[in-house]
Amino acid sequence: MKIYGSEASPFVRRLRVLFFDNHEFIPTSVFELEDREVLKKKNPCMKIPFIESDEGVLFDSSLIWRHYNKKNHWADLDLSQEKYQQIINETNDSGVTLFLRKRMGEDPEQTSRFTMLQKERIELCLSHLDNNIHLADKLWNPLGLWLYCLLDWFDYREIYPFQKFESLKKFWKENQERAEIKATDPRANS
Ligand SMILES: N[C@@H](CCC(=O)N[C@@H](CS)C(=O)NCC(=O)O)C(=O)O
Repeated sequence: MKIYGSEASPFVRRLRVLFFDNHEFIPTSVFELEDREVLKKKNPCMKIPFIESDEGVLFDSSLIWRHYNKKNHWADLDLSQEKYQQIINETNDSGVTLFLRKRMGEDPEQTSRFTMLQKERIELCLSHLDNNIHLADKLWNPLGLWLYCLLDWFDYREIYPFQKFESLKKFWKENQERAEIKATDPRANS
């Protein structure tokens, strides 16, 4: 399996850890013109990550997880676990929106109404994730892993100070020494 994406992307990191021993990593940036041509040809959503295997191209980290979950007969998520996963995804999406706008020079002071709405969502979602940390503690794939990639990216890119949530901070610190996590740390290659 080939995984296309950047070292820094939290969504890409999910898959690089999930398929740690079982993929070829193809560095692909959404900011580089040449890479965008590859994206255009292979993934109409024009986002990273996407994977390529003998089944063709598949995109969206959670869709990819669901496909392999079914295929490999991993355990299904119950509703509270699915909700937790979705809240991680929503938080990550708002974080990416903030990051892209900042990187593209839009709303550099981060004071626009749109930015405030993203921050409001992030704060509420982080609070929910913090209050329900037992779900991520009990199930690394995909909940703990999804959460770790989110928190570590928030820290790395200084997106949002999640460290004020004690359970999230503890979870983040406790999982830093995992071999796959250390091997995919974006700070190591930046
Ligand atoms: N739902 C997607 C989100 C992927 C995503 O937002 N990736 C970002 C990079 S971290 C991206 O490609 N952004 C480019 C854009 O929004 O144009 C997933 O889970 O894979």
